[in-house]
Amino acid sequence: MRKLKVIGLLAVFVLLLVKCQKSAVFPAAQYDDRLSGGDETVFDATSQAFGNMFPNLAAYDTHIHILGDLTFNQTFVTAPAIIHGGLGPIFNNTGCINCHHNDGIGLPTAGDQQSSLLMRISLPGVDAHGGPVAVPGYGLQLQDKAVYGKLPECSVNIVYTTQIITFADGAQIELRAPTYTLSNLYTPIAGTYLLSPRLAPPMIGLGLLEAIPESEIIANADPNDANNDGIKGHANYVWDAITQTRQLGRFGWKANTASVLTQVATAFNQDMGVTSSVLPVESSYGQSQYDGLHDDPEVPDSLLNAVKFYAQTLCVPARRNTTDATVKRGEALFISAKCVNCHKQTFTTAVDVSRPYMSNQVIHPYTDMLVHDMGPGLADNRPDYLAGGQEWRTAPLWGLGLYTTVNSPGYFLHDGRARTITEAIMWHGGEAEGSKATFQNMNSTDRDALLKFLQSL
Ligand code: HEC
Ligand code: HEC
Ligand SMILES: [Ca+2]
Ligand SMILES: [Ca+2]
Ligand SMILES: [Ca+2]
Repeated sequence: MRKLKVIGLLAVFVLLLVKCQKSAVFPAAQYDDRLSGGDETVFDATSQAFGNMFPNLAAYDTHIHILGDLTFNQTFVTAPAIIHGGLGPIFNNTGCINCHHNDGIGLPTAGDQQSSLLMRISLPGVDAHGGPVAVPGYGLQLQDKAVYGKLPECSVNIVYTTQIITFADGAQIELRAPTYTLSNLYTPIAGTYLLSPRLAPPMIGLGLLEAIPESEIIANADPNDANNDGIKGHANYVWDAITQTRQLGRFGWKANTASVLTQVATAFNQDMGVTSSVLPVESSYGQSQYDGLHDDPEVPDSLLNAVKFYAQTLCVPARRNTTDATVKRGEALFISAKCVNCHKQTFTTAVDVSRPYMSNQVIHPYTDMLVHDMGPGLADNRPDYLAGGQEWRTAPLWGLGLYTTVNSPGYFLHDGRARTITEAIMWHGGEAEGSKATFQNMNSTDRDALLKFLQSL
């Protein structure tokens, strides 16, 4: 009898232990909202905050990440070269890091060595795959630099016009709007062409965004505004040149690229003039700049894949000051102003047994990965697959508070026109008109609280 009692007690004890352990594994109540990138979050608020690798990589993966990092930081040179050759003949910049400065946002200048703004170009209409129509002699991107002896396609000129915006409480700020003109065209362009300026975005958390299940992204789409909140996000579906299939677009300012691999190979090919096994044709093929060297692929698969892996495994910096009362109030305002209807706080990445570091992570990217009509103020009027001329992908806001630390001064929006977060918000229009108006009508205490929350991301 006594023995049975002891066994019974023991059983209760074991059960309790199991229960305690379970709740320790799933600590819902103690959930740490600083962990923007789930387990792949780093506590680093310095200027190097965007350059950290996932903390949970295996030793071998660490090695690949570092190889990718070295290549990302490399200045490529004209062919023939033993290593890091193949630059050009036409290009936008000489290395990934020269646009993605410090793995952060780029510099919206034109023509100089630090310039991280590039121009997409196309003719009106759609091509066989529903994408933009290439311009004869120019393709789909303008390369404004060239190797010695070759002509750049053109020069890009940026002029800003300014306007003053007044808040309901009388405070004023200046907004600047860019206009772009082309000069020094190496050959005339027949007819009307469409331009889309694109600034180099930060590199953090891209592997996690790639790992969000497509179904979770689609679940937030509301193209006919069935829930009547004035917001009609929809997915962009794009032709993927590598897999030769139509896929959900995730990357680029219009969600115009399906995967990190395609984005990286396209960057080598278009931004730097470096061919790879997956995109082996020079951007200048068929143009007078073409070098005809037949040395493709110029970057070996080992380096292409290492750079892809590097881009997938840069982790996200942790939030700061999350328990601060003003930050908490700012978060409530972010929700009541409906910012959160597009800038979705939370996703869970797909289960992936082969890549545990990417698997089943609760992340807080503050994007729905959908494209939205942002009004005429931000429009490029150049459709990109299903993303219309006024539509842009909701920019992820994780890391936002560190933009100016990682890249001083730091810029915002697809073309870098905004110099502060306040300016970025005041450019919101279209589906975000209501949110913008709410912000504009807030008193300065509320605006500051909202900004303090955004600075904590
Ligand atoms: C001339 C400047 C420039 C260079 C050089 C450049 N990039 Fe980019 N990068 C951009 C721009 C601009 C975008 C946004 C493109 C768009 O919206 O379609 C971008 C986007 C990306 C993205 C997607 C990010 C996102 O959030 O959607 C990745 C990944 C990327 N680049 C990797 C690279 C790699 C790797 C290299 C070097 C092989 C490189 N880039 C070289 C300007 C550049
Ligand atoms: C209808 C969807 C939508 C709503 C609502 C919305 N945004 Fe955005 N947000 C976007 C899109 C799309 C972009 C990118 C626009 C661009 O680059 O031209 C963006 C960009 C931003 C940026 C710049 C990020 C960067 O990396 O440059 C900030 C900051 C921002 N939003 C904050 C807010 C705040 C704060 C609110 C609420 C007051 C809000 N947004 C409401 C869709 C939305
Ligand atoms: Ca080349
Ligand atoms: Ca071109
Ligand atoms: Ca809606």
